[in-house]
Amino acid sequence: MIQMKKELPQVFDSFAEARKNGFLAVKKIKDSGKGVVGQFCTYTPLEIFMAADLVSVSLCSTSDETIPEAEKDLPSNLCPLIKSSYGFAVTDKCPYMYFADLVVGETTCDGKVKMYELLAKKKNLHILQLPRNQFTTEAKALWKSELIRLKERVEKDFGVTITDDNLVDAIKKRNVERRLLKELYELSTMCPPPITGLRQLQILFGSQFKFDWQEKTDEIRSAIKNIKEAYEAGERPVSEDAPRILITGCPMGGVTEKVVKVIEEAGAVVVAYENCTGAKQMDRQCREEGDPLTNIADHYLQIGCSIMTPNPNRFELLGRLCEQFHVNGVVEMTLQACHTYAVESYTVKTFLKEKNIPYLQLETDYSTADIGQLSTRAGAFVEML
Ligand code: BJ8
Repeated sequence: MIQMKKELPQVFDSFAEARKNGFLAVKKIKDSGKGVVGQFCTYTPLEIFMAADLVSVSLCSTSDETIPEAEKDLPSNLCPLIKSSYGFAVTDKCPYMYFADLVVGETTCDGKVKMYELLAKKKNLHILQLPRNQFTTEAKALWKSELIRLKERVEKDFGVTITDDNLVDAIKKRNVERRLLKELYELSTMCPPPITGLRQLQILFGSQFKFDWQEKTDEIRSAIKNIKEAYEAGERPVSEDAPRILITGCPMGGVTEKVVKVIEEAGAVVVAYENCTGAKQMDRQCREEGDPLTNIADHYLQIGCSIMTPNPNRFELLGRLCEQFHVNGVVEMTLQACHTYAVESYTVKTFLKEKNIPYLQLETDYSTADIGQLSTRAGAFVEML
């Protein structure tokens, strides 16, 4: 069991608080007359919305609250992230979806693509045609043209003009955000890490629900400072001999924090997240010199998601993080019915076997019914490290 010697300063809110505060913040933004764009995926180029002075918010839902409602329209054996997101949209229970003037989807996995067709009947929707290859000239040209199409849609829907200067400014701001969050999670390269994996996840997830760039970056800076000061003052929330775990796979947050909890309750510590809640988003910087839309297109297309084929960038990042964070084991969390991550788990397992890094795949959904089973499997894995 990880020893929590003293509670670290609460710089970021818990999941529930983050969402509640986010709701109040979005309402305030709407009342001030500003436009809101909702999106589902790390491939969505947020710089375009930022350049138009719009607020963007992640619509990926993380609880099972609305799944029964979603299953009236969608098959039950579909990824819980898709069902939950759709359920919140049709029940009007997600304030972000409710307030979004424009919702941007993307052609990543089949389930999301077909869900968007249903969502389009209820929301003002724009779909980005994402290629499934990152390296051919044709794929790059298609993606760049899709970003131009998105920019034009935003200009039309919100009656704004997005200039190159606006885009360069947004790239610089997003780079600052990425650099700071990376600096924060890289604190866990230390042994022992200065924060638990649960705390790291809460900070990374919570940062998505801060809408004012200045406030958000100030809070991340202050979190880094507080964590460093506590560590220098001798705070050790994690014991030195806790096995160090990297989590890969589907995005996390909300109810799936159960996976982190069972790992840490078994005596290990999660030091890194190679997923869309963590390093996949923050690891690289976007080029600042040259044509901004080309830079944004190149930047996002290189994300190593399992919907890409082939997908070498995921393995480059995974291998690098395992070394950098001195990882003793990797846990992959796959959501039920997520075929791309489930199939790619074989390649992940083989890749890690060659590096002699133990690997465990945990499949789960948004219920809490499997906590006992997850706990047994995580416990057995940690014990053998
Ligand atoms: S870049 S990980 S956010 S697609 S919805 S693929 S879990 S079956 S979320 Fe994702 Fe973008 Fe990739 Fe990241 Fe599987 Fe579910 Fe599909 Fe999912």
